[in-house]
Amino acid sequence: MRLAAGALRSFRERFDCAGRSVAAWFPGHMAKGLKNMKAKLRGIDCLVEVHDARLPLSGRNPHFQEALGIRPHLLVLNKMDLADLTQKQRILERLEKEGLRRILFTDCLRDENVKKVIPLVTELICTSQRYQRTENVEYCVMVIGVPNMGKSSLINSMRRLHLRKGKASRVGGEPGITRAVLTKIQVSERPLVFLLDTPGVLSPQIGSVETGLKLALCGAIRDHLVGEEMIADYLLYTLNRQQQFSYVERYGLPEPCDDVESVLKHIALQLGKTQRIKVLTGTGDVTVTAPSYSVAAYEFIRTFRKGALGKVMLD
Ligand SMILES: Nc1nc2c(ncn2[C@@H]2O[C@H](COP(=O)(O)OP(=O)(O)OP(=O)(O)O)[C@@H](O)[C@H]2O)c(=O)[nH]1
Ligand SMILES: [Mg+2]
Repeated sequence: MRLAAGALRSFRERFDCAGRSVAAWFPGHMAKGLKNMKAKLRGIDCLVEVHDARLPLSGRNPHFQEALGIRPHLLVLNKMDLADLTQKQRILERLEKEGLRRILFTDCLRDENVKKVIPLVTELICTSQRYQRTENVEYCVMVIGVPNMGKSSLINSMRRLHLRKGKASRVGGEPGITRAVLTKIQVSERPLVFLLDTPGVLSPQIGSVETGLKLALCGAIRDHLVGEEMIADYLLYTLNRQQQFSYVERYGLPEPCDDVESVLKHIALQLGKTQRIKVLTGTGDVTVTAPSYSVAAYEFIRTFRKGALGKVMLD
């Protein structure tokens, strides 16, 4: 659904973060995760950092570079099936300016492009200064990234492709599925490659509240920490700015709308998610039917995460 140019003027041009601070969104235990990863670095030949392809230019943990940056590095932009990659060249140029030259877009659910990981990693290791082994024994690769980007899915996909073996690492739709730095998991026979799965690590140094909201939208931060309704509002703001109006028909709205309360009301009514609440009036209590905004917000966010609201880029 597309709108006439004039109608677009009514949408917000900036998102009001309402004085929110990101500090409370980042669990303290994540610093420990990074420390554990650093301790394992000695036996690691290469790092594969997995990030969401919808968020190619922001939200990566700056501490990875500081703590682990001494190893060769491949950036895997996963969930490419959910991203709009028409601007891929611009993205690659921007990343190259930041010094990132090894980049691969993947879809770990459909094993797309995952076959390219081992040749790239092998090349990176063999051309790195540290690599002096005359005999090629085995390669050990640590998979890092913020939560819920698909690190464990990448490992499982590689095992499927190269070893025809089942899942070795638990996967889930919520952040924080992988809890500890795991033991080495074999993903290939020739060359012999082991991957080390790690828990997602976030940092309050991600920058702005808006970056935090983008990460939340991609499922990297637990919804309740940020607030479902705020994430839903940021989603609505993003969809409108990118003229992705499939939500209008899906939820039975008369037209695109920039007011999250109205949208959530429609969603709640459509789902039949209403609650009876008592309201005090001057003449006594009355019971009214009110939409469940939080259930509606959850539904809106979940639908987006499945890719059912169109391909969106958050940058
Ligand atoms: N659409 C899509 N979903 C994916 C892809 N890769 C992973 N997922 C989904 O993303 C969610 C997170 O995947 P995980 O592999 O558990 O992510 P993780 O980075 O290991 O997460 P933590 O262990 O919590 O840090 C799961 O619901 C996966 O099914 C992909 O390429 N495309
Ligand atoms: Mg995991």
